[in-house]
Amino acid sequence: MNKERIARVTENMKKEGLEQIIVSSTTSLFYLTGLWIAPHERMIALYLDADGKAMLFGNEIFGITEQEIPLYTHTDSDNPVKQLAERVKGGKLGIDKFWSSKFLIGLMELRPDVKPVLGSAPVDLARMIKDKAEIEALRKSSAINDMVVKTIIGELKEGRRENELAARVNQLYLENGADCEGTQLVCFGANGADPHHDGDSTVIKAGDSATFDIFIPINRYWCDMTRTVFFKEVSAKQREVYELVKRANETAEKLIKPGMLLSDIDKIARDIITEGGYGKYFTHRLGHGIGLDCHEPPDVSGASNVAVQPGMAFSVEPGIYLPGEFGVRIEDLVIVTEDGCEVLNKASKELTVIE
Ligand SMILES: [Mn+2]
Repeated sequence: MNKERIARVTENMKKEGLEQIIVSSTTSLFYLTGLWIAPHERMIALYLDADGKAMLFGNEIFGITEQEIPLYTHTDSDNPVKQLAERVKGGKLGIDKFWSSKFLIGLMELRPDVKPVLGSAPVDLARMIKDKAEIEALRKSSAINDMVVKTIIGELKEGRRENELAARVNQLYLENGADCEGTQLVCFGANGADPHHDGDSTVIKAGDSATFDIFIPINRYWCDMTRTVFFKEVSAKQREVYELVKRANETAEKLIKPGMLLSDIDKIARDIITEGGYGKYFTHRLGHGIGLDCHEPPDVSGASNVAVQPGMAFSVEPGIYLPGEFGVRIEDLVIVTEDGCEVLNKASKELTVIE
């Protein structure tokens, strides 16, 4: 149990008008209890009330040995929500956005007096502001990412395939302490015009853009960075698009400071790309929060009317995607400080043509 974090969550519950909540996501449970449980289809639920009272409900297969929180286990032959249903209070109950509907509906059938509402905000708001240990973990994993991106760009050679380099990125991650392998986005030429193109057997050819969007958790905390380079030659249009994306990325990073809105940061980058004539080809939000999950609050989009606060960690990743031609994205992670932001990624953003 992390008492300081639980206290922040119960404070947020009061602000949100929630007397009781259920936390079920693996990462939120880990954040609050230090237990890492991947339940798959089975049930796990941490119950919290606004006074800080906690109960843990889970399948006995998880082997939970936590001593501080009252634990109620069930087996595969039991109704998994029965014990929880016997112990929650009537009225409003905040439910984690990731809790499976099969458990929620089961609970509603047993307890028609309980009114479930979306209840992720108290934990999300706490997780949004990183503490010292989290900031250090994010710095470490991004430092490894800087090294990996430099190595992989150095290995871009004649005949190389997207999926081959994606596998190599995973190998480099594992050699440097990553928790697992992941899907790495390596996109050559026109494939780069799809922001989420998943590396296939495409071979690099002269004149291609090559986008590397690489991300993995290391000691539970994610890194996530994108660099785009050009192979053998770069056209005037590619150069123009690259410099525009770079300026959008660097200007946004330079102007981030507490007190402005997250939507203002999106607008700074978007206005630069729009004024450069490519606004309709920047098809996604500027960024996303990052921490124990690769994508988590806060959202850095035009709809995010939330004030920037010290301790927030998020990506700044403008892109321009020209269907049938090429794509450019440049992404760094930043952590908001008292008067600006710390850019975690140091890998070069200078326009690079691989010979
Ligand atoms: Mn990202």
